[in-house]
Amino acid sequence: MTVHTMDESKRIKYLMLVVLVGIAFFGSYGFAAAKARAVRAAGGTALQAGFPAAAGGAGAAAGGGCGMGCCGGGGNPTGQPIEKATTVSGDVQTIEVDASQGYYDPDTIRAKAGVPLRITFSQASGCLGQVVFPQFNKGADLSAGPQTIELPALEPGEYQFSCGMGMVFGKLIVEREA
Ligand SMILES: [Cu+2]
Repeated sequence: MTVHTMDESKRIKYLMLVVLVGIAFFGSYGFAAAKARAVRAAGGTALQAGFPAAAGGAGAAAGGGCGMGCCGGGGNPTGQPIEKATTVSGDVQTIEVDASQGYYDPDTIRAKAGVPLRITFSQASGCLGQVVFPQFNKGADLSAGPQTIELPALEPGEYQFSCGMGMVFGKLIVEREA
C-alpha cells in the first residue's frame, strides 16, 4: 500500500509538472507576442522621433487605439520607399500622392529647395483620412476628397508627413538643384 501511495504521489507530481510546463509554454508565447507588438510600437516611435512634440491636434492620438487598417499596413507593401520627384511648372512644384491604399504612394517625395510646393493627396479613408505635416503645423482631412497642402519655398532638408495618428509615414526630401 505504501508503494502504491508513492506511485500515486509521483503521478500527481508528474501531472503538476505537465501543467506547469503548459503554463510556461503559453506564458512565453504570450510574452513573445507582446514583445513583437512592443518592437513594432518601438519602430513607430523611432520614426516619429523626428517629429516635434506638437504634431498638431490629431497627432495627440499617436500610439492610441489604431484599427487594423492602420497598424496592419504601416507602410507600403513592398517595404521599399516609393520615390517620386515633383514637377516644376512656373514658380511652383507639384506632386500627387495616392493615400487611398493604406499607405502613401509615393512615400518619399523629392523636391527642389527654394520653390513653393503643392502636394495633392488623394481621397483617403480610415487611418489615412487625415494627413499632417507637423513641422509646418499643416494638415488636411482627406476623407471627403483630395486636398492640396501648400508649402512655402523650403530650405534643403528632410520633412515628414504622416497620418493623423502618426502610424503611417512619408517624407519630403528637399534638395538644392544640382
Ligand atoms: Cu493612422
